[in-house]
Amino acid sequence: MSFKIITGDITKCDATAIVNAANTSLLGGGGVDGAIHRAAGPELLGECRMLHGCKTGQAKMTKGYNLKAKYIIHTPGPVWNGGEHGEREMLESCYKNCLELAVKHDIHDIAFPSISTGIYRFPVDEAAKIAVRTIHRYPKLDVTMVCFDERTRKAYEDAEAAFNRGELQ
Ligand code: AR6
Repeated sequence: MSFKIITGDITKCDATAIVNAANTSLLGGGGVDGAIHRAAGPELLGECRMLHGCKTGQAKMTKGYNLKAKYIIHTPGPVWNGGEHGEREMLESCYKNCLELAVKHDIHDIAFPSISTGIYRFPVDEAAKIAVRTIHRYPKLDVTMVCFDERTRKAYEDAEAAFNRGELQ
């Protein structure tokens, strides 16, 4: 396994599959979702329409169209609403279901954005711990966290350091 944390734009990433922090309609939006739809091109929306949405915490896959990535795994993260509404469990479920889809389709390398920590306001330090802990349960996969800014990257690097100290199991 390799686990990398980088700063960058996930639409430029050459992993076999990239993850989209979508909404339950799967019909596009702002943030990373908007960027992925713009970069992949209009055919992506056509395929997404046929999926009839996706529940929070679940994941569905499409082709990557004009992206370098062959596949896009779409997962609607939870909206942060104070933390007492199952937000942590749903975020863990997003990472788990994306990773399971990769395994099922024999995909060995996958890149994630920081799901739910933008428009959906999930606190990034807590989200990073959940992501890192879940990703380490899939030791055969090569996983890259593509962070859009330094603050986000620091959160994931701190979570990775905590995991390596044995604090996140
Ligand atoms: N590459 C990597 N990360 C990015 C990129 C990019 N090109 N663009 C933004 N980010 P968000 P959410 C970061 O808001 O919180 C959409 O409208 C961003 O800085 O994209 O899960 C959907 O349709 C942040 O760190 O996703 C939903 O309605 C992270 O990606 C809603 O937003 C996630 O921010 C989902 O909200």
